[in-house]
Amino acid sequence: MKVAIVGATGLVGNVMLNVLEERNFPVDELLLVASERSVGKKMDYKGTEISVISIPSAIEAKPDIALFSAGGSTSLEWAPKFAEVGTTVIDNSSAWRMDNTKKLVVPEINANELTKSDKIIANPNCSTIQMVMALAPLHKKYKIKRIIVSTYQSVSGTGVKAVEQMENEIAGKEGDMAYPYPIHKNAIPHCDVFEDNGYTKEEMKLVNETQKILGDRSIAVTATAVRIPTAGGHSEAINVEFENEYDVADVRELLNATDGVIVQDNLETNSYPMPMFAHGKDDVFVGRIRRDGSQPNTLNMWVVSDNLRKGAATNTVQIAEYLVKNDLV
Ligand code: A2P
Ligand code: 11C
Repeated sequence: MKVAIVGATGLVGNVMLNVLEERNFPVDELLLVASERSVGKKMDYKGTEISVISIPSAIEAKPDIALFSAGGSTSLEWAPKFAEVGTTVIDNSSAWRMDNTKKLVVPEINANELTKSDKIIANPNCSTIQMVMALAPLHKKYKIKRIIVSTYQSVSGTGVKAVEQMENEIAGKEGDMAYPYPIHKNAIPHCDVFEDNGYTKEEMKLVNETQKILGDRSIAVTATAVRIPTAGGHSEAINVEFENEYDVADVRELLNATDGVIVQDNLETNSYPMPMFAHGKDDVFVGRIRRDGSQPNTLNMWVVSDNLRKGAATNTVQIAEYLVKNDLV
């Protein structure tokens, strides 16, 4: 496969490079693509130096697959141009996710929707991916009625500038601000921009993307997304109400049997998911699984995953793996 990473110099792009290498994705030629200011910069893949090229040069090379993580406006402008030359684009931005003509895919859940004619495929938002990974097997069995989710999101979700802001604040140094307030020793209830309805875009992604991936617009979702001073790994407190009665032991079994999900839930040994354990891993960790006694058929749980891995790069590469394996590219 001729593979391009568009946004290779960014936080997610870098992880994509590592994930392709770790998973031994069948790469015959790798094109590393970024903005004009990075053209010529050298990056390493499997011990070989590769020079960063521009988007127009990458299109000329007609890659089979392009993994995009260069922001929404870059995707909107350039993904269709790659598609025109026959490239299948897997896009990690929010640009195409809610477009009715595009699939929004978490491979463990709905990769079977993909066909050869899908030339632009959307990768969901990180906080959505980890939530639906934990909820999909439960929805299948008990049917979800309503989800209340509160997120505790790491600064790496915002990008390099936010990571630097936190590092500067910890070191007591002045620097550019990615957030309107200090993040060190703080919690900011503001991820992405505010919409007219009083929710942030990040909160609405949790609503709309969840319904689309689970293929059920009747699921009610309400979200509060909060930025906290962790470096990598998003956490979520999820309260889920089912249509049907459930059994806690069965929930654990279902989650234990789900590929990509690890139950980490032993109160005697203080075992529960935390970003410091999930960081650098590809799985979604679920713990604190317990009945919500305040109303029927309702469950609480705590879900943590590395937002740059399963939340972004790993999920994107897994979509590419599915396409290759099923001869869809
Ligand atoms: P560059 O490093 O040249 O700016 P992050 O989300 O971590 O900030 O990374 C964004 C990624 O998207 C970087 O690789 C960045 O390249 C790339 N990028 C941003 N804007 C463009 C653009 N207009 N064309 C191509 N790549 C872009
Ligand atoms: C965050 N979820 O942590 C965001 C990052 O829609 O792809 C990814 C934004 C997106 O702020």
